[in-house]
Amino acid sequence: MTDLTPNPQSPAPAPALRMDWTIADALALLNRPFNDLLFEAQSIHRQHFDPNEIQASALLSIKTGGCPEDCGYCAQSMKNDSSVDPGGLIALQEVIEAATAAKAQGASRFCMGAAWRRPGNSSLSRVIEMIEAVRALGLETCATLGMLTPDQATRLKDSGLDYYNHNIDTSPEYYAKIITTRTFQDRLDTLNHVREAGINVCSGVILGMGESFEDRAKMLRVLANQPEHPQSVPINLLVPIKGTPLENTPPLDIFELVRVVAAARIMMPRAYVRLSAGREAMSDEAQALCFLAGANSFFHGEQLLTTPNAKPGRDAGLLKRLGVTLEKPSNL
Ligand code: SAM
Ligand code: DTB
Ligand code: SF4
Repeated sequence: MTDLTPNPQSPAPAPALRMDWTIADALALLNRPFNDLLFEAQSIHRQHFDPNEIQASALLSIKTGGCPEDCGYCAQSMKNDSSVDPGGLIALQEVIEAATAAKAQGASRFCMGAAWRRPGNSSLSRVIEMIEAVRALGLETCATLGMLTPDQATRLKDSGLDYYNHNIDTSPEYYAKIITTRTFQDRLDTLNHVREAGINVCSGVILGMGESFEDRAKMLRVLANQPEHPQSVPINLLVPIKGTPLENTPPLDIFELVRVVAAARIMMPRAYVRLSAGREAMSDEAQALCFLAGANSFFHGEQLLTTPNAKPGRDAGLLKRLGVTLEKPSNL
């Protein structure tokens, strides 16, 4: 357990961070009466964050499609029959242009995603040039490139990378139903290498892939019981992609997503909880409920990796109606 510094806005000292959550604890949170769950999540949120501020990250696919992994949700797997055209690693100049535009639109972090099982060392050198160029624009940097060795994590840290995204996606038990070309332990190994290299960990889940409440409790427990809580926890709602095994999965009851956001906030009080993929299919009201439940980060811009994100103007309009402002980059 780690002691928290008391927040100046709150007279009572904040409770210690817990890394000893049980499945029963997490399940009890998920099953609470909705109003009680949201009240506690919002109360905890206010001890650690400005409740009216949200962090915005922009996403760019720097290498699209042709991935050898068989993730059942993904448009970029070679094993799936989606309409994505595979491409090579894009040029540095394209990255600089996209990052410049993202900054002008208010993003504080720029996340570069590549459809790799793991990066080769020469490709990694090119990604490092991209990270350095994006940082030089005054943006925080994030990359998601697949599995890493400890040496590769150290190279990324030395380049100034702020965050590495590597999602656990689902529970250890449900994992093999979704992905067979790597194990849940492979995911945890990379997360350990990233943490040990001193890079902030961004790791989260996908909801709506047919998992049970218990699976959700298990995935939250894995995230919260790591040696340190991830600094960033993306909660993705499955974007059903034509040609993937999950294309016909029935849509999730959105209150179940809100419950997971609230439980993540309570279990990992200092993490940025990011409302990630799937926002396009959500109403403004559902998104506002997620913010009330403690989500304080989202993907900004019109495009995720291969799918659309928010229509132009929609996010700015929503934030204005809610009186929420965008956070500035913190570390530069
Ligand atoms: N190849 C790398 C990897 O898997 O770690 C990085 C890119 S991968 C596309 C990043 C994450 O995007 C996945 O782990 C998954 O959580 C999320 N994702 C991909 N396709 C998705 C979909 N259709 N719906 C929701 N989330 C998705
Ligand atoms: C994360 O958790 N979600 C983002 C980002 N990290 C890399 C990716 C979402 C991808 C959604 C489907 C697509 O656009 O292909
Ligand atoms: Fe490849 Fe990542 Fe898509 Fe899996 S999620 S198929 S590893 S790009």
